[in-house]
Amino acid sequence: MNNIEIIKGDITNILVDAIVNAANTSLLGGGGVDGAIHKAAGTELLKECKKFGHRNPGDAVITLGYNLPAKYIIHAIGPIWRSGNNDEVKILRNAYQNSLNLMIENNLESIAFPNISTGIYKFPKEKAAEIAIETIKEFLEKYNDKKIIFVCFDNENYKIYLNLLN
Ligand code: AR6
Repeated sequence: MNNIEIIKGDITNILVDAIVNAANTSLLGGGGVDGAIHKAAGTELLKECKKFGHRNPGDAVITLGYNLPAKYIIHAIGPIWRSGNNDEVKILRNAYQNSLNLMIENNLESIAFPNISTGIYKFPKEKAAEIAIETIKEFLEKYNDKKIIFVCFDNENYKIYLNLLN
């Protein structure tokens, strides 16, 4: 599908309508891609995030992009991988789906996703990629004019995405 693209790199550099952040339930920043996004966007982002309060795993909220090339940031909360028996698959799917819902509600044309939950939250990478790709493909069946970019930071995820999508 030519409306799906895979890029290896840092999501804070991507020029799209919205980049997605792999956030936590506090929405107040953290390590990994969340830390990189807050650092690149600047301190105004934290001020806007504070207004949301605590959110649940699977939720997504939208803020401005501030100093980023992207206009908006969608903060999606993935699951922490424990054993796989705690609704991790469903929650990861919800994180992607709720991000896509915000894309539609805000009339956005392009969105870039990191590999949510596959870093600090330890979700198995291959399984996470399958869920992400399946959710995006279902979405594109209905919204076939939208552009989706998967931004892989680590080599392992990049190879997995290339394999699954080619
Ligand atoms: N651009 C794109 N992807 C990145 C970047 C970047 N600059 N940096 C890391 N990644 P993680 P999680 C990739 O740990 O597992 C935070 O503390 C990374 O290689 O950022 O969802 C939050 O506040 C991995 O593939 O997020 C939460 O507490 C992917 O991003 C918690 O970590 C996700 O790794 C969320 O954990």
